[in-house]
Amino acid sequence: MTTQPSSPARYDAIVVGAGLSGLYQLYKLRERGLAVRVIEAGTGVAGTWYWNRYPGARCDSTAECYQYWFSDDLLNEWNWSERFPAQPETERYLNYVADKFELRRDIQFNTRVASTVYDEARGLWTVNTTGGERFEAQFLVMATGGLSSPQIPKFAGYDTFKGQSFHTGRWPHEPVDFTGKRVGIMGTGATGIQVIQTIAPQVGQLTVFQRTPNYAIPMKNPRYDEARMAELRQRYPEMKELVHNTFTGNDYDFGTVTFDELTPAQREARLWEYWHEGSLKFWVGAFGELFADQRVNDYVSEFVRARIRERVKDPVTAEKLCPKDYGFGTRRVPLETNYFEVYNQPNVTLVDTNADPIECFTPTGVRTASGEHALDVMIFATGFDAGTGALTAIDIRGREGLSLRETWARDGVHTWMGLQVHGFPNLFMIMAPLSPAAAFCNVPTCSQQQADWITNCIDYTRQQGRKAIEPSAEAEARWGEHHDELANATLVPKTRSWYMGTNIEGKQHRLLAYVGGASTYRYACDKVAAEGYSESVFS
Ligand code: NA7
Repeated sequence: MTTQPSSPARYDAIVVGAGLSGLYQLYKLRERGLAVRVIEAGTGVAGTWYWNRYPGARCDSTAECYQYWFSDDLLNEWNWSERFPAQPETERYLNYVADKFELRRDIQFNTRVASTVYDEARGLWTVNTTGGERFEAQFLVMATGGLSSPQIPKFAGYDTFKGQSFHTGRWPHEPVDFTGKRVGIMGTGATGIQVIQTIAPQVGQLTVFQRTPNYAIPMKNPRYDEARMAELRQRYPEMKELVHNTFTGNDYDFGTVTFDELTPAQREARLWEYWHEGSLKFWVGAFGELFADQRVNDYVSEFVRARIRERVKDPVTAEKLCPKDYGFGTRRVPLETNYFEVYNQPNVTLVDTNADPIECFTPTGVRTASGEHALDVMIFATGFDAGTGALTAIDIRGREGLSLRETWARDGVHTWMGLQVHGFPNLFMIMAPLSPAAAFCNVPTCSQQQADWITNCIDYTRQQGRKAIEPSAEAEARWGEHHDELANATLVPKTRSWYMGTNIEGKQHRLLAYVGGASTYRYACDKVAAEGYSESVFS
């Protein structure tokens, strides 16, 4: 007797990922009457806020801008407790949304997608999981996150290390006790800074292995009481519009008075004013020119270095913590709370791995050129294979077996507006390369905008009775050229960072996020939709 493989479960759309983007995409597609299945690797919703549960994990966008706008009920019911909520609060919020809108019934947890294949004749995507399940759907939306594929650099002897080790992006659900322990941490990006400032008071000894210092700026994080929430709620209708009309998808934008129009005293005053805001507004609000004009950038960079020097007592350590070989804001600016003061503690050692390179791990710690650093715990805050990592981890095959992984490796990353790729009909992506993505956009703003666009596009395709939509090769090439032209007019490509792919060995060095601004991007997306998806080909 032969056994027939069971036929795959069939949906109108499959969404991969139940983070902030995937949950919203599910809600929107379901609202239009589609049968949707969300496939999620974790045991719960929340994506970034599910996986990144490391000590000190906190949102660097203000709570009022880091939320969904689609439901007035939700906006009225949900109270934020502080300006920059910690990870548990955002995770709770996303769970609340999942419950309130009964999203869980369409989500399959504990399931990782291994591959997806497009069958052109049937106009269907088949999605295969690592557990051997198969699903089919006309539309496939990758809501896999721009910063979700953790990278741990390879070091000789790592396997011999007898202590505990963790990557911040795969932090355990159980608490980790650092009391009295000798802890090492590699990575001083936004994540490493949050971990360091949080665990420094608990640990016995902290050794920070720093490769590149960061221009971190202070976070001002007041509690939000009822009165403050009431004030914010008054502003929600205005903010809901405003976030889509700014450069970074926040509720503020660059000033209209330029650097050159101000006297030196006025420039200084502007910087101090924005400094005291205690938010990313100092970066993406004070002087837009800092992204392209070296002179302005040098000025702001020196202002921030002066603040670091004021706070770190030992001048040698202060200099190690001052970035000098790249400009302020040309990579993600971290927010911090007492981060620089940590280096005034006697039990904290800063190892500059450029001057004192890591040679290997040993069973008892890390050996650098200058000697052994004994460790009980090692924390990797070493970031992600951003933009492309989560997508290339899945074997995605479009028309005629075209592999996304291979075409990107061979031809460089190409997408049409970060939403679709030529050769991959009905495949949509959220927060993907060549859109503003997490680098230049407050994630909820751009992910909701993209999910709205995708929903309308899918709706249109169905209403027209068409099987599939994909961007033309010419439109995709035009977007790539436009993207690169803007990128190359800025100082960003001069700086090594995940923005440029330089944190991953062998990765193409190219700015992967659209630097034209979230509002310009939204306008471009709306325009092609209004023109009947004029840059796309229907089949
Ligand atoms: P980031 O910003 O990519 O930071 C990773 C850090 O890890 C950074 O300091 C890296 O140094 C360091 N790193 C990475 N590989 C190595 C090796 N091999 N040796 C030494 N140091 C290394 O990741 P985050 O998780 O902090 O933040 C990612 C985003 O999440 C953040 O920008 C927000 O948008 C949210 P490097 O700078 O490459 O020299």
